[in-house]
Amino acid sequence: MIDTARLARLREILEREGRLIGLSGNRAVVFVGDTHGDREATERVLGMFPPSDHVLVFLGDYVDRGPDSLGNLTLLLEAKLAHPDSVHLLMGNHEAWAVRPFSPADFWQELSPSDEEALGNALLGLPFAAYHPAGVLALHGALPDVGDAAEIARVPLGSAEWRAITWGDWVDGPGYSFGSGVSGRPTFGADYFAETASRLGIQVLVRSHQPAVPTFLCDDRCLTLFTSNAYGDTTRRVAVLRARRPILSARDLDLVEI
Ligand SMILES: [Mn+2]
Repeated sequence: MIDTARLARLREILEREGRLIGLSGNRAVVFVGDTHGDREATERVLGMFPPSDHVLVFLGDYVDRGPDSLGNLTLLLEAKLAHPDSVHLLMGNHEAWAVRPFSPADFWQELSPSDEEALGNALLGLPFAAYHPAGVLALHGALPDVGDAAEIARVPLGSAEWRAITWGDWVDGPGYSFGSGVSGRPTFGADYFAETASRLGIQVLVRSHQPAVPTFLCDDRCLTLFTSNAYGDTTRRVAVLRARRPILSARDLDLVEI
């Protein structure tokens, strides 16, 4: 298990940086989709894009599904502790077990009660989103219905806006909101995207969470990444946003197989 001193240090760092990470426009940024217990995927990303030279934004869902959740999470937390300004670990729904449990959750359900509590509470400090001045927002699921981008920093855990961020799905087509259905995943269409992105002042959303959805949605302004072999048949990809490149569409980011 990850020791308490490391978790305490993590919480200090996360408290300082807040829920909304401001990325610099002067460095290339690498966005990484769900790794879901695929430690090898994270190793490859860190090897191909060392945090000493790159800014890395992981989009959440580090545990469950794959073969080595604890190994993957440990590797990610060590990278964060070693490079706090270059490695950003956003919250996915699988990191929010302590607020909203779900099933199946093989990693969480196998922890001892004390480990579950310590790790569950520490991960509740993870940021919700990262904003890049080229007009790119990164988060796990869907855009929250808030007044402007800065408001994301104040979204309460467990709220409807938080559920959109960590659990939200997109459909491939027009429409506004499709409710949450039996899955509990709030679902949105391209009309909601256009209106909300305009209000938040963003051109492109980079997210993960839905392994089977088309890579480009919402007039090529919504990019979905998956970076894990946990489901067996997906291509592990990251997206690179080059410094000072104008971003008009999600296709202006470079997709790289790892
Ligand atoms: Mn997810």
